[in-house]
Amino acid sequence: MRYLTAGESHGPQLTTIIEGLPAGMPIENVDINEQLARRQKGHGRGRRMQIEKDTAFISSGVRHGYTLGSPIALVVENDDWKHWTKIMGSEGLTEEEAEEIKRKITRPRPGHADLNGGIKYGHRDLRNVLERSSARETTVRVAAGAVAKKLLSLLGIEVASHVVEIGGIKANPAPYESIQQLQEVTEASPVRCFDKEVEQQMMDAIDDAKKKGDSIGGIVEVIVEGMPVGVGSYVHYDRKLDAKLAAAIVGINAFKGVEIGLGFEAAHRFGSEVHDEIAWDKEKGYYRKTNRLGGFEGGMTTGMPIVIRGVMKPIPTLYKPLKSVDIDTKEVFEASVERSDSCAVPAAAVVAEAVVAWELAAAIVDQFPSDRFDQLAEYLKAYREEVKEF
Ligand code: EPS
Repeated sequence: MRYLTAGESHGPQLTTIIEGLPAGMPIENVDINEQLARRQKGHGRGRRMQIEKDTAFISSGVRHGYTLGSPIALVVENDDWKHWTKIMGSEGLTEEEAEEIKRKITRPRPGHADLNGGIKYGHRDLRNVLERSSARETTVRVAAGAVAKKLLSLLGIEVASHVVEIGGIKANPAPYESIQQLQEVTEASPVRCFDKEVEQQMMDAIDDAKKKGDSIGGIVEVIVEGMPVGVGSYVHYDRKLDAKLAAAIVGINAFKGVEIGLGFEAAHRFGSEVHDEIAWDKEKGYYRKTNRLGGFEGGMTTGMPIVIRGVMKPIPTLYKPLKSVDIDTKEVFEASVERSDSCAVPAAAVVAEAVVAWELAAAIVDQFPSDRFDQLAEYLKAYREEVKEF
């Protein structure tokens, strides 16, 4: 399975094309729109989210509520486009028109793709870079992820996320009773945090950063329950599923690091305090007594919950701009101010769920190949029974 996305932040629309999903899988607009709405929420989001009401139009690959096996194309229109038709239009401009628009950006924002992208592609108007590098693109990654989440959920695999840190305010370990409870509590939280005690402190930290014209980052954790054992492979570096998940997380805009299970904490412990003892019973089959390795051994799933965290740096678009250099005059300037979020960590948790779901769904479709969803479900059921008795 693979997908591509297209679209600029202030262009007419964002598009994704998904290839390789089996035929006969139930999917409807609501499955996608629910996820898009989740991405738009969160304390600290900026004004753009009040302009947009992201909904997906399924323009191909689904008929009467079921996938056809053909490419699925999803389109999300940018409501803001109507204010940008001249600035972002695809038609050529006369010199006077270009002058009139006056939205050329020559002052790269530190921490953003602006300068490197401008140099690489030869764009002297840095808007040509920032329009595509904007996190607006994560809208359609969430749309593709929603399709993947649906596939997983139909196979008994649930994906959830929560925010574990914002601007140095850490949540206490989440003692959730079930993944459903984690989903319910975090859904009702303005910062997607399970820990009610620190929720307000996180919101205060965001408000404080906003007042100062600054931004703050944080850490999100994705949890997946119900993955079968042995998905991924140890035989080659590029078939290790944990490596694919790590790449997917760091591929989210502004993400700088990733941890699986204990993650960096493993460096401080003895081996006996890191590895998980193996047990077996008739009901569950093989399981681990603990889950310190976060659901992976040897690049493959263990069947225990997948626990993966990603760290998001503060968004580099600042109302209190840092110093930069104008690429036309080479003078020192304060970087351009673009509209921004003071904190997008709660929204990024939804994006992290989406990209994790995509990698897992792709790995399952790869390992249990079938053009038909009912056959895929049968294969997986038989495999799950088989591995219990292995
Ligand atoms: C975003 C849309 C963007 C930004 C933000 C996230 O819209 P606009 O640029 O029109 O405000 O709000 O992206 C960034 C700040 C960034 O640096 O990428 C979205 O849809 O999530």
